[in-house]
Amino acid sequence: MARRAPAVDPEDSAQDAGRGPARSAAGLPGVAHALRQSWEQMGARRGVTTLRLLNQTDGFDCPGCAWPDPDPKHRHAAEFCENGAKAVAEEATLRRVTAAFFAEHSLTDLAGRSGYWLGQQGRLVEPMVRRAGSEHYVPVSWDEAFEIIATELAGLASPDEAVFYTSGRTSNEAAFLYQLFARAYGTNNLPDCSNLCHESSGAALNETIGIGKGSVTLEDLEMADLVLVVGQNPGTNHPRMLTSLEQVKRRGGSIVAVNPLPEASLRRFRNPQRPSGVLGAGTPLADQFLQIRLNGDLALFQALSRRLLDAEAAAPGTVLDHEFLTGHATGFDAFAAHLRTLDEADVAAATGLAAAEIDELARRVLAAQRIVVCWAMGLTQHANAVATIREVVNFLLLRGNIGRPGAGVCPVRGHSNVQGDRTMGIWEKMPDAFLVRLGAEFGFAPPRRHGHDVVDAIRAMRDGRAKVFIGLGGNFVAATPDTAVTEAAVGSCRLTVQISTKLNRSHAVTGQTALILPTLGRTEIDVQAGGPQVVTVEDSMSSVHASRGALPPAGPALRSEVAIVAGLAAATLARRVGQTGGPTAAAPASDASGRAEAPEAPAGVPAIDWTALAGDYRLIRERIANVIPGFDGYEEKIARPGGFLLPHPPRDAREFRTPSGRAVLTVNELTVLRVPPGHLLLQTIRSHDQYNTTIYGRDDRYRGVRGARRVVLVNPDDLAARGLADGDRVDLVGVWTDGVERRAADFRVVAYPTARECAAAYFPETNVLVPLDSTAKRSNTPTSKSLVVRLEPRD
Ligand SMILES: Nc1nc2c(c(=O)[nH]1)N[C@H]1C(S)=C(S)[C@@H](COP(=O)(O)OP(=O)(O)OC[C@H]3O[C@@H](n4cnc5c(=O)[nH]c(N)nc54)[C@H](O)[C@@H]3O)O[C@H]1N2
Ligand SMILES: Nc1nc2c(c(=O)[nH]1)N[C@H]1C(S)=C(S)[C@@H](COP(=O)(O)OP(=O)(O)OC[C@H]3O[C@@H](n4cnc5c(=O)[nH]c(N)nc54)[C@H](O)[C@@H]3O)O[C@H]1N2
Ligand code: SF4
Ligand SMILES: [Mo]
Repeated sequence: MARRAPAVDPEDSAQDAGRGPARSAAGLPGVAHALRQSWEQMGARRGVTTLRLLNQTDGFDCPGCAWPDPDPKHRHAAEFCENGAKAVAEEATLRRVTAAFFAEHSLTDLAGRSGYWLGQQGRLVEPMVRRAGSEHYVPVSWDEAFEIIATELAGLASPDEAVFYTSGRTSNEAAFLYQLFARAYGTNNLPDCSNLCHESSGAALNETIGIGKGSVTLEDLEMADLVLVVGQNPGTNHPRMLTSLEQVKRRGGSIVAVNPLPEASLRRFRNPQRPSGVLGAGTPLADQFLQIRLNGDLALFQALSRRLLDAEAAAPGTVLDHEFLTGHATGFDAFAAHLRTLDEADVAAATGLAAAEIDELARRVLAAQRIVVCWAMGLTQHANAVATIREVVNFLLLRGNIGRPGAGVCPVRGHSNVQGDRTMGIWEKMPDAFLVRLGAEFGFAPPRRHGHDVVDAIRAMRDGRAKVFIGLGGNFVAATPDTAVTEAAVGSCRLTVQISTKLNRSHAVTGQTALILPTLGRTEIDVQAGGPQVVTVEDSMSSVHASRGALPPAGPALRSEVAIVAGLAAATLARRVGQTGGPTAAAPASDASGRAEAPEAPAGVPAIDWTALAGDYRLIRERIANVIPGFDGYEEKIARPGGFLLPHPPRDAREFRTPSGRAVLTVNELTVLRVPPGHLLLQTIRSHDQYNTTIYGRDDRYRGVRGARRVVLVNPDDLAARGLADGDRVDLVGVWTDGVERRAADFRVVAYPTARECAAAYFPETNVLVPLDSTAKRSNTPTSKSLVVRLEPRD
């Protein structure tokens, strides 16, 4: 059904927008800001208790980003950052969204509210249903909710008409059960937020080094001679990474930032964990800042590698790591031949950099024995993202900068357990080896057809090929591209289900029947039949550890994600697909191992005692250890403070599990993204006061933007060329090959020192501009960092 678009937020006045980038990040203002927000939402005493346990070995894992914790011996009493505190406060808030709230607010009302307003209403505490045709959610029992879902799933013509989405906060245990459920039901339709995020990194790394994960530990990063921070804004999105970068400086290493925006955090960092950091001027971080054009990175890395080849030619045997290239790698000759044709004019056009700047960087590279390249969304969300990351790998392989201390690839992951969820099997195209082991462990034949990723899932819903959507966390309609198309696609479903902690737009834009299943968050105590439970998570550097909630649940009706998934699975799998109203499960007879089986599972459906698994998560971990390499001794290993490191063959032994058994140098075409006259490239980014679609506030402190989100940052010369000035109001109008006009209305222009022709604005407001079909080659990730737009003045 058609719904009102969220109003252009009336509170978003933009009065004070645009003071320019700050000179440093963190320090006292950061900490004070964090605590003020926590106090308001949590109450002071609760705030202290909660934050004391954040990222401690006996506490809970930060629900913010996936940055790793230091080794337990080196943890501070306050091992968190401002944005970690905000993420905790958002979850630990004392505000509640009750049945009375839904009686008062119709769906149309909710659909007209901003994401900020929805999030501010507090925690979801009761299961709710919106029945077909109704304007309101009403309370529903858990059993009835599971029955509604089971009935819809059983009524589908094929299991592939259901979509099981996951956002990256889900624990390993819940993720493992969820993918098991989807596959036991009969589909690999397991899209996740990773499809929108680091999919390009996974694709490039799997192909070139044989594993889709970063190869460095915190220690490696801190002992590097040179760290390149490319397409990443750590001061906002991975704040404690700055502590490691500061270490790099203290040990005499250097840091180079490559970014169209002069992000404050990379200039100077005031470490809030040291008195001098809180009070002083801070540590200058970046030794060199390359203000690159959007999407110029492939060209930059080719130009760098070309300089290395030239230096080697000038002084043979001194630059390249021949031993590594001949002993561990393949593809060098074709790669080198290709780079000999590199045209410096193309490099200049693509990067907007002077040759001298690249020369300077090349000198730093030649002086460095150990190099780490870190990156995030600035590399992954472009049409040629996979090729760009392959080019990063080429660059590192030339000097053997992988699989030795202080060197390697460091894709910095977003959501706190997004990497773990993949390890657990949340992927629409898990390799056959995994499916075989899963099938053997649980006695069934998992489907082999690849499932839908996020973009394909939207297409399937749009075209009537998918009819049921279940979201384990996240905010699907707001986080995904082409908002109008996606909202209509989701709206055409028979049933949408959101397993959530907080209210968001995906609860307002729903299928005919909609369910909200409220769940416990990371901060909360999780007690099941077998007693208090811990869950486990994996950080960006493949370290797995336990997380134990500390606060009483936000309400008595809440269930853990594990319990919800188990409830869903038990109700659904008791029926045969295609047989509405099939047999319901008899009460399962379980033994202590959780292996005892529900007696009458329909043919082809594995007999799994979901209730027993949900009663004691150790039983789930046992099954994980049987299926996934690296988890043997899981229970003992997570009992150790700090947890354990998963195997990573290139990191551990310079072993590359590619078809050739070697690391692969690749050949990538350089295409220069040219902007049509009068247009700009637009990137869609995060402000300092948001967590993806969760909006904490309207400030973007380090960029000097206050009280406004509908702003577009544009280089002053580009403004002048268009006869525009700081403060003008414009519509952002997207142009793409499909000829459809996509418009984000009423933005305020902020004159900002971004690279020429490269503008920036915040998502999710700008997701209306991202065409569904504009995706990265091979990873299918939306190109949300390079959209061609024009600014249309409003009167
Ligand atoms: N507080 C907070 N923390 C978060 C999140 C959050 O929303 N809030 N989100 C989490 C998630 S899921 C993720 S994935 C990460 C995201 O972490 P980031 O990737 O740091 O997030 P973005 O805001 O998308 O910033 C992209 C950065 O890349 C730069 N960039 C854009 N395009 C290009 C390019 O073509 N080349 C280069 N060299 N640079 C470019 C931008 O200017 C910007 O600095 O953060 C995680 N942590
Ligand atoms: N234009 C544009 N679009 C983007 C991006 C971009 O840079 N530009 N970035 C993309 C990226 S990198 C990502 S990762 C995606 C993020 O996409 P999602 O992961 O789908 O979105 P989030 O905003 O992180 O989801 C927030 C919601 O998750 C729920 N939640 C929070 N904690 C929990 C929990 O512990 N359990 C459960 N079950 N639910 C919980 C809450 O209800 C909250 O409202 O967005 C993508 N979209
Ligand atoms: S850096 Fe990330 S994981 Fe660490 S405290 Fe901050 S938000 Fe949490
Ligand atoms: Mo992400």
